[in-house]
Amino acid sequence: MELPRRDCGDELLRPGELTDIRRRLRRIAPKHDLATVIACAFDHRTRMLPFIFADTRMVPAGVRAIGSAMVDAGFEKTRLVLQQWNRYFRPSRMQLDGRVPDLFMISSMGMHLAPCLELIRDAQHIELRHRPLIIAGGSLNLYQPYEVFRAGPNGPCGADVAVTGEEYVLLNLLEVLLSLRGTGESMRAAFDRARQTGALRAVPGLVYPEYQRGRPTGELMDTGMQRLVGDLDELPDSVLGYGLLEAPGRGAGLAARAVEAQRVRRLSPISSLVLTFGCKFACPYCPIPGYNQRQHRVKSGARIAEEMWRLHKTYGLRYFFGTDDNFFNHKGRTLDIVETLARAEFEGVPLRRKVRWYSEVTVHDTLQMKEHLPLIRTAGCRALWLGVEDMTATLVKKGQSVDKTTDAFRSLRNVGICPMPMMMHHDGQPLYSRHSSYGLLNQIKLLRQAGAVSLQVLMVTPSPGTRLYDETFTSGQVFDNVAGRQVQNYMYDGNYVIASNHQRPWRKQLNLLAGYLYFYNPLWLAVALMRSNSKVSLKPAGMQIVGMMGLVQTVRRTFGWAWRLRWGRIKRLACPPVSPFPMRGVNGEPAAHELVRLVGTGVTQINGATIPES
Ligand code: B12
Ligand code: SF4
Repeated sequence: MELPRRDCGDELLRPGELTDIRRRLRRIAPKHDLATVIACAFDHRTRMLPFIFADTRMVPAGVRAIGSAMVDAGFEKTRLVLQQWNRYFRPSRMQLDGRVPDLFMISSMGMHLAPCLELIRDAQHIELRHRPLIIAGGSLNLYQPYEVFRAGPNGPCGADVAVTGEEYVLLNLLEVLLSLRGTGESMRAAFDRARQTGALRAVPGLVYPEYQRGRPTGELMDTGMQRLVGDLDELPDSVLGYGLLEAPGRGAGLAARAVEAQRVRRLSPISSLVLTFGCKFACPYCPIPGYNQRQHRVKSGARIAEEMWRLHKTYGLRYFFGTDDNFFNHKGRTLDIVETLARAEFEGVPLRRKVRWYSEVTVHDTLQMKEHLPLIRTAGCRALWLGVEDMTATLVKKGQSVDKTTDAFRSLRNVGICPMPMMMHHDGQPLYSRHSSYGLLNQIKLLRQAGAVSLQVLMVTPSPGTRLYDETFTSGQVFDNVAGRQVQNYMYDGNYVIASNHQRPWRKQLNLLAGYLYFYNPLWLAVALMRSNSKVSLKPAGMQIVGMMGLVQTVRRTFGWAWRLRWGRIKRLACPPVSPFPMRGVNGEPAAHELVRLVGTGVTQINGATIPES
């Protein structure tokens, strides 16, 4: 099931609303002197192709955005800790400004659930009178906020509150809490009072354990879908977030100071940057259009140019990855941005000489933009990731075909933009097919001939918040355990075959490896080196080296799983994971984030636990 949409016309914040709350908080911030630590959860078992290096060498935009929002709102005592760099960090040992912070926040993706829960558990060891308010956020919580709560003696415990939205929701929550907070009172005490008085119910985008007359009801309260910021120029300045990073280290606590500006570029040479949000397509396996409530949100070209320039000036950053869902989604808006970037000049220096940027697009929209590709390159674009999925459009149709994909790839390559295909392997696709383009290797060959520089092949995997999610489970495709090994969250990354009706799922696992090996190997490295005088110069050769190194890691991590699939017994799930606690919305409405409801399915057992049919 997709996330529900707010009423038509009520999806977005009023223009200026985010700017206003930032201003209001800045006024009251000095009175409160909050210290905040924001940790980014990261499961190191997810380190393999196709994301190896990008996962640790690009500080995630989410945690930076929240850090920037805190500093912008006047809470300068804020530190960002990445488990990517500080895997031994323990919240129970953290001190900032000589004290236990008032707020401990965690940003997590779904597959990093295990370390996220571990961080929460550890934070709960802090002595009660000093314990910070624990706030969970990030894409895990956008879709499955109930995951950060676990059963305790008095009902749900774990995080104090999950934020199911973006910066505005957090600032809105803080404003409510600070308006109730007494002098010297802890943020947890203010939170408890806000919960008791019902003040939190007026903040859309929260999930928290509900209390009545001071006692837990055992339920989770869901205050509904957030309102989204429509004009991304209202977002706080992304330059602020980089100034808050904890330097990499092996310690459990925090350093006295954040990392120096001149080290940022070496630690995180690629900078992810929000340019746009949303996509007009509606692929049934993708949660993005639902999350964005079918809205397309953009930053202006002028703001993007200025941010890139200042990130370059302040930290020496040169390479930017747009966190777009589909950068070419709207031709007019895209052209506005690239025309501005192509023209932008700062201190007499054209921006395009200083920065390079990359993004994600679709084949269909690339062809619509064909005549503008030279301009897009002039604006600084050097690589685009394209969701090709299956070139024959058998798995999903979004305007692609063998000819169109080839055309799009050649057009990009001709102007000097590296086309980077993202493919999806599925049960119906053989490794190789005779006299057709259906096989995985056949398609990889076509893509390489058309100019592909890197490769991403993932197995179709259920993703929460999508239309296909429930059905993939209820049709018995999803594995619970294989040869006794439990499928865990970190394996929901598309690199493990964990959902399949194929008679020999181990073959699917080996197909993924074969696909990578066919693309990344010494032979193609030699060819890439020989052809390195083309417009995209040494990039294909560089990608071959990165790909081969990543492949070693992928084989090491997934070969054992293929072995289990070959010889072990596969136990399947009957239905998707659900909230372990009843959830309810404000004013008796259904909870917006209880995406899976078992009403009428006749299913009463999940993973061995009895689920009441309500
Ligand atoms: C860039 C990106 C990547 C990069 C990440 C690099 C990096 N280190 O940053 C790369 C290419 C490596 C990557 C890899 C993967 N990704 Co990815 N990726 C994205 C993408 C396109 C943008 C992420 C981003 O920076 N967004 C911009 C920031 C500002 O948004 P945000 O992170 O959501 O943060 C906001 C809110 O969530 C919230 N928030 C965040 N943290 C916190 C914390 C607190 C306390 C609070 C209050 C709020 C809060 O506020 C933020 C500001 O608005 C998103 C899709 C999207 N449009 O978001 C997918 C996405 C995050 N990826 C996803 C997935 C599944 C993956 C992969 C597993 C591959 C795959 N199968 O698709 C791998 C995992 C790799 C790994 N080891 O972690 C999913 C996650 C789904 C989920 N339930 O968690 C997403 C959402 C795409 C999707 N399918 O829907 N990815
Ligand atoms: S084109 Fe990409 S972003 Fe858009 S709905 Fe499909 S998978 Fe999601």
